[in-house]
Amino acid sequence: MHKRHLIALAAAAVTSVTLFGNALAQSDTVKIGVILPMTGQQASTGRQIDAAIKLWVAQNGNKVAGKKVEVIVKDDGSLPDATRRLAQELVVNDKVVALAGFGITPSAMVTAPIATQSKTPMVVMAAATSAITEASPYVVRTSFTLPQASVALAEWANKNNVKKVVSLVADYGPGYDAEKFFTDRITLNSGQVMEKLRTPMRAPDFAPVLQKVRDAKPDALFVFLPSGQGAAFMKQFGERGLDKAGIRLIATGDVTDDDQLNDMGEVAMGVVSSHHYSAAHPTPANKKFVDAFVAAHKFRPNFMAVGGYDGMRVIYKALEASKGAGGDALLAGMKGQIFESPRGQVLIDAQTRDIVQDIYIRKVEKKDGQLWNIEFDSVKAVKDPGKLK
Ligand code: VNL
Repeated sequence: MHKRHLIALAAAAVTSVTLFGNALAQSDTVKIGVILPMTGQQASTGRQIDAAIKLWVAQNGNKVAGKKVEVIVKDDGSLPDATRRLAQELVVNDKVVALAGFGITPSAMVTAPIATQSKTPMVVMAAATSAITEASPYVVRTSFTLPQASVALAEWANKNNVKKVVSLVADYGPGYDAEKFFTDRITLNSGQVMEKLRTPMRAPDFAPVLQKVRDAKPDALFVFLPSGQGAAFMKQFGERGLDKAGIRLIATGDVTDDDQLNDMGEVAMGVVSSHHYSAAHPTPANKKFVDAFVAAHKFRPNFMAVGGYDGMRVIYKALEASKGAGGDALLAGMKGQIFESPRGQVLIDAQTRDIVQDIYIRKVEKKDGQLWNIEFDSVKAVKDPGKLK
């Protein structure tokens, strides 16, 4: 054979190998598009979930169903317009099989129509307004709902002689859910909500509302504020002497947030809260999770981190079931998953696509020089009461 001919043949072989290789690489990668607030007011939520996703991948590898998993994290600064643009780009340009993250309710709500149109499963790891799962049949939630936490706390208040309450919530979706479901339940059982106060979601000033609480002299103040605001609120509650005035503070666990709890000081001691996750949850599975998380990231995981970690679990297992396919096959693999989360046993309800989980009643206590939410009671397998309207 001529030498020139041989070279041409070899070149053709290289080209076809390269083309074949590229095609393989394409179909052998599945992308997950994660949108989180990595900057701005909700940055702690982004930091927690991002850290949890990294831990999941470090522990479980980046291969599922024979395909390479690529996680793309985008920062929306918790601005819904940015969330919408990023979700569109991830679906159209990156061709992600799943969208995930969503630090706040408005970010989840603007993405829901994109999930529906593109048939892309959308895993809500943080946002907690009940109605989010009804905004698209492609939404699956691994966080919690405010009605889950608020009803359980109202029942605890009823049983513990807390009669007159003032409620204070952030002035948007999850706050309205907390206010409504807490109020409805406590009044059903002869409690009374004297006043319903709201603070802006962004840059709230707690001074005027705390003055109103002081004047109303309730047995207790019920509070929901989004993750990240708890420490500032707690400080002002103490500075204005509400604890000394005998007004008991009860809250959803978003306020006694593990992300900030250790810096809250004496004023947080004894505060009773209700939530689906405490870093102090006493099971081997949780201890393993917390130890690995702290070793990798040098801070304590909070409920947002668990929503992110479990969200990755739901996506990985669904990818195994769909053999790496997206769309309806992937969604089907998410529905009905039952597993042991660091928070306890959970179920992704196949009908509602929302999470069913235990809600714990906890009290802030000091252990080994650190503050923790210590669980002392629980309500088992709570379905979102918001769906039972
Ligand atoms: C939401 C709910 C956000 C609970 C939170 O923290 C939270 C939400 C950022 O649905 O917007 O703790």
